[in-house]
This record gives sequence, C-alpha cells and structure tokens, in this order.
Amino acid sequence: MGDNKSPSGSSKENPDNDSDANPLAKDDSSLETIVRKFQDSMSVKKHKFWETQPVGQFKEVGDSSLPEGPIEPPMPLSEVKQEPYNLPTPYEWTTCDMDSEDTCLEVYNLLKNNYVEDDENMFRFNYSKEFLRWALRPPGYFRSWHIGVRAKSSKKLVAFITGVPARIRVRDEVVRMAEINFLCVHKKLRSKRLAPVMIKEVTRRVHLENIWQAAYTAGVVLPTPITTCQYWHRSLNPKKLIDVGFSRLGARMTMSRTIKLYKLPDSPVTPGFRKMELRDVPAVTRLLRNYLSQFVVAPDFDEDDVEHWLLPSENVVDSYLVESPETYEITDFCSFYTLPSSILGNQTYSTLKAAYSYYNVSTKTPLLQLMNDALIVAKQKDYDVFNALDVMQNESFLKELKFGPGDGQLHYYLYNYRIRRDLKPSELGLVLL
Ligand code: MYA
Repeated sequence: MGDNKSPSGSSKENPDNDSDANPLAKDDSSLETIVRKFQDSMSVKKHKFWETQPVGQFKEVGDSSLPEGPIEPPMPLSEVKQEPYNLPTPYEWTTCDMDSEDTCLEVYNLLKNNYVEDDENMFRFNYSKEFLRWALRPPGYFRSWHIGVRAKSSKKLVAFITGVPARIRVRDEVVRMAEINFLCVHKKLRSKRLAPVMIKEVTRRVHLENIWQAAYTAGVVLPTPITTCQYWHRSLNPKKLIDVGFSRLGARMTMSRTIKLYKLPDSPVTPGFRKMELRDVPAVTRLLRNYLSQFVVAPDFDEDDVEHWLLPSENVVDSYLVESPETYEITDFCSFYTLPSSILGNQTYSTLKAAYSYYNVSTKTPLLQLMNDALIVAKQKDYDVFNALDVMQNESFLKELKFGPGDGQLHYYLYNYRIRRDLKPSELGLVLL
C-alpha cells in the first residue's frame, strides 16, 4: 500500500552497448576469475553509469578494509569543467528561478505529471508550489543548482534535478554536502540516458561551489545504499484510503469496525502541547542538536536551518512542542511535512492528503504519547494518512500507534563518501523530502 520513492516502470532494462560492460573482455584469465566474473555478471545488474561514479560499488560490500570517508579527493577548482555537459541537440539547459511564479508553476506541472509513482501506478507525488519553494531555498541555497532541461523549439520544461546545500554529520565528521532531489525526466523522454547527464551536470555545479559530497534517496537500488528504510502508514481517514485502493479492509473487518479502530481523540492530550513559534527556535535547535547527536548520519542543524526547516509554514511543514506548564521549559518536539499525492483514475477522489513524519524529539513526554498527539493534530487538519519511516527511534511507536508497513522501500545514498558498513535504519537521523 501507499507511496514509495520508486519511479513507475522501475525495471530499467537499458541496453548496455558499451564494450567495457563485458567482464569476459578484461585481461584477467585465471579460470576462477573468469567464472566468478561470469557469475557476477549474471547475478548483479550492470550499472553503466553508476559504475563510473565515486560511490560504494556492489563488489566492495562487506570489504571492511576500505577506509571510511571521501572516495576521491577534491579537485582544484580550476580543473572543474567550466562548460555544461552536452545534451542531445533538441534540448538545452535552463536554470530554474523558483522565485518566479511562472517558472515555479512549470516545475510544479512537470513533477505533478511525471514524478514518482507507486509500483502499481495508482498514486503520484504532488508536491505543492509552496513546498517546492521551501524545499529548494534553504539558507545558503544556490540558484544554479535548480537545473531544468527545455526542448529548444517549444521551450517546454522536460526534465529537472536539484541540489540544496547541507551540513551532514557522519559519525564525528561534519561534511558539507548537496542534498539531491526532484530528479525527473518527462515520461515521453525516458530510457534515453538523460538522467546520467543531469546527474553529471548537477555534480559539476556542486563542485563549482567547492562541495564534493552529496546525499540522496531513491526507491530504486543503485550502488550502494548506506541503509534501506521502510515506510509505515497510519490511517486517519480509513474509509477514503480503502475507497481509493491505498489500503484494504482487513480480514474479518467491517468498515465501521475499521473506522472505530483508527478513531483518535479530538484534541492533543499532553499539557503544554502547542504550535512552534519563531521565539522557540533557540530551544528547538538545542533540543534537536542534542537528540540528533546519537545517530551515525544526521544533519548538523544551526538556528537558521531550524528556522527554515521547522518553523511552521501552512500546508508545508507543521511543528509542535511541549512547553512545561510549570517551568516553561521546551521538553519535546514533533513535526511533519505535507506531501499530497494525486490519485490516478479515481472517479470520486483526486488527492490523497498525506503527512510525513519529519523530526521528533522526546525528553519528558514519552515518544508514543507525543506521536499520538501528532496524529491527533494531523487528523484535526484533515490529513488522510500519516506516514513515517523506520528511521531514528520511530520503530518504538509504529506498531503501537497502528501504523502498518508499506510495500515500498526507500534507499539512502551518499555520493563520494564511503561508510565502513551499512547502517540500520535506526542509526540514521536524516529525513530527505
Ligand atoms: S529520486 C526520484 C527519482 N525520480 C523519479 O523516480 C521520477 C520518475 N522517474 C523519472 O523521472 C525517470 O525514470 C528518472 C530516470 C529521471 C528517475 N537516482 O535517463 P535514463 C539511473 C539515480 O535512461 P530514465 C531523486 O530525485 C539508472 O540506474 N539514478 O533513465 C534523487 C541508470 O543508470 P545505470 C537513477 O528512467 C536523485 C540511468 O539512471 C535513478 O529515463 C539522485 C538510466 O538513465 C534515480 N532515482 O530516468 C540522483 N533512476 O545504467 C543522484 C534511474 O548506471 C545524485 N537512475 O544503472 C548523485 C549525487 C550528485 C551530486 C554530487 C555532488 C558532489
């Protein structure tokens, strides 16, 4: 059930024309090596592009002798390619100015019609314009990292990829990275190897800012995930979710019993639970920094980041905290972002309103109770479903709060940064949008 970050038709059966894809063509001639390479070529899918990139490769999995950290050292900036990569002749690069209402609408429409779908093509992410502006303009963002491709003749926007800057801590190293997102190629231009060109171009523009690492997520398996997470879904409006095929009526369940099962109190139960305000930024930053320090990979948020990423913004991000009624101390925090999905081909409903768990911190209020209050406010605000990954300490509340496991997986990746061993989802403190 439900959305996962995996493209429709994700079986990427791209013909492998280049000769270096053939392991038997290499010079190593011992029988054992030939057999092993042949077996590898049969069992592990080739990644013509990804095999050329500084990312952990499948053949290195389990090799703990490789050092943790950058795979390739930075280049002198003067050696970074100054001109954009070549696109097929009918297309041209464009930098998308998200401040422009017209450009933002073009990006919105490209994604609305061509971005991520679930495996059964029943739902497609429908990021709002306000959300895209928020996601793409954090502190210190670079407009040059909002990259579009247009058809030269019609000027129609046909592809998109973005980066935003972030400081991400891996164990005790804080690394400047780009978070790469919104890679999208128009449905009519798929399987033409446009994506690798877009990835190389965003990489070039990130390098020009003297940044050499990146973080990204995808529903598809690429070389090589640092961890693989699962989405869990908590029904808030079970009737609609069943009507649109997002979930199914359980065995021996009636609709009225299902509605009763998912019923929530009308208002939050924790005393001092209230919406986050601008004046809370320093306290929330302290709370969050302290909480995130326990995870192996997590963002290194300062007050500007917290103001941008966590201050409530209508229909984009919601944040609540617990202020002790006695001491006025801020002790707990929870947040979710708003990402609707278009419901494809349903007569009655066009949109599924989904909340996605973002960052949550509990020090005094049990996490279970805090998240139950988050569910209650999401229900009050008319969300149909509340989604959460099994990252951080989320496993501790998922089952008890009646989340059910989704069928899609979300893989997390780092570019040009090797991790000694893959992580458990609970060791990850990073949520990408
Ligand atoms: S994840 C969301 C991705 N978007 C969608 O799923 C939307 C719907 N799908 C599409 O628009 C297309 O199918 C896309 C591929 C654009 C995804 N991440 O052009 P192709 C590889 C990375 O013929 P198309 C997100 O936004 C594929 O394995 N690579 O294929 C994070 C193959 O390479 P190889 C992917 O289907 C993005 C090659 O592309 C993905 O027409 C992070 C085929 O190209 C994917 N999701 O287009 C990007 N899907 O042969 C990486 C396919 O080697 C950032 N491929 O297997 C890396 C860091 C860069 C910055 C570094 C700075 C230092």
